[in-house]
Amino acid sequence: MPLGRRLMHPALACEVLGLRLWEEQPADIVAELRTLWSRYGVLVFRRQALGEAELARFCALFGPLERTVRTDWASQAVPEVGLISNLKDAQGQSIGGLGDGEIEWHSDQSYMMHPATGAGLYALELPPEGGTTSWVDLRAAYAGMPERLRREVAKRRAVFSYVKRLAGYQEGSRTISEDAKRQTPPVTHTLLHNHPVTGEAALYLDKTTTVGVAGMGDNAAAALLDEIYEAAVRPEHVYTHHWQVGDLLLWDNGFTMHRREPFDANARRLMKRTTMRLDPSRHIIPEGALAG
Ligand SMILES: O=C(O)CCC(=O)C(=O)O
Repeated sequence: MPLGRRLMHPALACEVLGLRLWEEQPADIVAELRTLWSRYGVLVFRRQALGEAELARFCALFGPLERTVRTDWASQAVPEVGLISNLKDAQGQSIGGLGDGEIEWHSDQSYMMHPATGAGLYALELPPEGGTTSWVDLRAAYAGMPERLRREVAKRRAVFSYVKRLAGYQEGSRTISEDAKRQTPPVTHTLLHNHPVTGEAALYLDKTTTVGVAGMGDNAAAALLDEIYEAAVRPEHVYTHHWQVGDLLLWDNGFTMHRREPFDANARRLMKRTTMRLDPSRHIIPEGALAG
């Protein structure tokens, strides 16, 4: 019997019903989930009760888990799981990353030469208001752009820099290790990719890391990127998730960007995060080059 599902957004987000993710999933369910995730940018699973090892085991069904450059946000028990939280430990140190502020439209790991594009976020504690997360569908964004802009995008590579991402973070999430710096020189990626399953064209963008366009002067590049972002982020291409405790969301950074609303600094928010290397036969995987 096919998996129960409910569309949360016509093309971008789909809730999968009736699964108990703490249990081992049979091969036919795993195959169906993999197929579903290659079509929807965001999969939603509600009412889950997952320990870190169970979360990691489920996410690893979609590709090897990646330990990200933010080793300072990693869980001590399962280092492939990161903590996204505004909470502090007994010494007043943040237990994870990203605090309580707004997070601008971004695609995780766009600053890497070979980005791991699968992501999972699992909600354990939530503020009474704010802290919603939104995703934009960059296939629909491309399809809706004027022809002139589509032609322009097709021949360009943008420059993505982690230094810009860090500058936008709240105090406390800005410092990275020397090792992380070495792993994140500026890179270029093509602005356009084709989905290996559906053939759809999709933009690849990240407002928090794009600093230029290869072969263009600074002013012309900034003007082009502004125009692309303005055309891409339209309400009809966006799904906003109002979190409930026990929600696990998976998303594909190959053709989406996401952003977060801020929330009250005195409220508690605790999320657990995974990163996966998705299968290139089912997902867009951007191939980078060192920025010259
Ligand atoms: O906290 C959130 O809702 C989103 C966090 C985020 O942007 C990320 O983990 O990449």
